[in-house]
Amino acid sequence: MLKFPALVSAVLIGGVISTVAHAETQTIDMVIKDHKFSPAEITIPANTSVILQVKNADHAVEEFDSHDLRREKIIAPGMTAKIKLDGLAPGVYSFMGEFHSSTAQGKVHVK
Ligand SMILES: [Cu+2]
Repeated sequence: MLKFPALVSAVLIGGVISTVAHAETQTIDMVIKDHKFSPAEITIPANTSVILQVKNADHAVEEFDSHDLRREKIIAPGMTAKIKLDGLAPGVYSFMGEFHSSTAQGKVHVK
């Protein structure tokens, strides 16, 4: 008699878990202005999918570049790039604007 309620519970819990996993995919907006990232530092949860949406508001081309994140993306003036960050382990990951690296610096904190 206990088998059927147990199965129903398992299905319900499975539904809740998949809903939560979907809700955790978030988009974070970032702007490049005056050769600086804003915000320059973000914090995201470990082991989740996050889309970093980076708009280049400068008149110069920039390259989002991160050896830590293994991402490189050229962003033309006025354009927005989507950079997907997937399942990162806790830590601090640096990124920079390859063409203006003296000012364009940032960090992704993963907790
Ligand atoms: Cu590089």
